[in-house]
Amino acid sequence: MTTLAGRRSPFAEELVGSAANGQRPTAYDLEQIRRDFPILHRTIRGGKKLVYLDNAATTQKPQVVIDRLVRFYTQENSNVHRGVHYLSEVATAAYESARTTVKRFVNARDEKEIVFTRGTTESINLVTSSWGRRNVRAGDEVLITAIEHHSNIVPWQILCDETGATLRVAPVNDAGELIIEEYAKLLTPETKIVAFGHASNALGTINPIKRMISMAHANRSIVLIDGAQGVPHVTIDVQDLDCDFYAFSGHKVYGPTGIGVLYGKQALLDAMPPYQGGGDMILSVSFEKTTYNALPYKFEAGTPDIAGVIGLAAALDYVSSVGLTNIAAHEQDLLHYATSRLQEIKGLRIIGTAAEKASVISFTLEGVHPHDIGTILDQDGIAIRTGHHCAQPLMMRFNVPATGRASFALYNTREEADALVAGLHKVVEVFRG
Ligand code: 7TS
Repeated sequence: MTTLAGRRSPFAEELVGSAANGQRPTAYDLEQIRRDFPILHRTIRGGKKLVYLDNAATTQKPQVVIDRLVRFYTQENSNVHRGVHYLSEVATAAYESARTTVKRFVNARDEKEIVFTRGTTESINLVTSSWGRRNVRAGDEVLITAIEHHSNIVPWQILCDETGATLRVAPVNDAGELIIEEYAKLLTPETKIVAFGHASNALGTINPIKRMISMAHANRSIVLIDGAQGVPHVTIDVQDLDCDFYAFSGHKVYGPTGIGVLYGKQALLDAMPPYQGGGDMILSVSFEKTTYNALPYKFEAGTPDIAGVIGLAAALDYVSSVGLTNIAAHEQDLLHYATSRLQEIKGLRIIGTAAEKASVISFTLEGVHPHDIGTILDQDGIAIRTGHHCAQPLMMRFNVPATGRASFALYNTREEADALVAGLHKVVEVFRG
């Protein structure tokens, strides 16, 4: 496989060649992919080329997703599941067909297992509110890990506060990898549910989730995966993983903001009380008694983000057309290339050096506050994120107040990694003279 500027990546070759998930090996046409994303061609800050390396926060959208949203609003806009009129039927068909696309993308058994939410955050809150309140009691334990995003910490804290359960945290080593022996020890008869990220947004660590799931199941614990940083980079097969819940956001996988997914095993979702009450989630309502709709509608109260759902399906189709195996190979090439080039910079420390990483590089620069790094890079059109990345406990674990974070997506190039390195050399000059 050829990556940027005709360089051949042996690592990429290996991954693409193996076609591990059955995807057809294809050439990775980076130039064409970049043409698919109109925003990548704009200039910012007085004519500077945009170098967008903040993909873990949100990804850019390909033209096919933008076009799909425009088509919906210009040709199909109507509410779903309500009318017998033409447009309502068209909108409903597109909305439900998008559910099938998501089902196939994560290899769920049935469309009933796919609930549309506002994003990972809402998906996790749905589980803590609905499954959690029904199943967690005083004395029970909820197990998470030390590198979770706040979205996979705070909802569990709220649940524990309300129920008298205890939150336990599995530690990580200095590379940012879960210490599996400690995780094993924390799985106790009290552990009702285990919730952890597929990949860390702040470090990039990819957790050994299949192993973690089977260990939790051997302990009779339910498992939720925060897949916000998994879905854009790794092929997901929820049946093979055997996770009970898998949450992700559309906007991190080239889809619109404000739309997300909760996958849940049907038996679990069936047994859960509704999350919100309102239209669409009922079969019948009287003042004496209300009966709830079947799955997945029981969890989709009110008018959903119809355009968002349809746009998400267009994004997943786009990702499938490029092939996640190919995307992963390209991103791994960028990760290794950028990691080795960043070592050139004196005083730069990479936080998060796990053997298995998504294309995320967090770093500190001796004597320079991360916000200053971000501001100076921005002057050259380079977008990275700086701060605690909504993972304050993780920052404490690594004894840093904040980091700079460059995160790469399917359209990034080695030249952009070079631009980052050149920008950081500039930062060093400004601060160290
Ligand atoms: N979990 C992880 C691992 C995340 O990275 C994020 C968002 C969320 C949950 C929440 O997703 P949301 O779509 O519901 O907001 N992470 C980031 C980030 O790293 N920078 O901005 C948002």
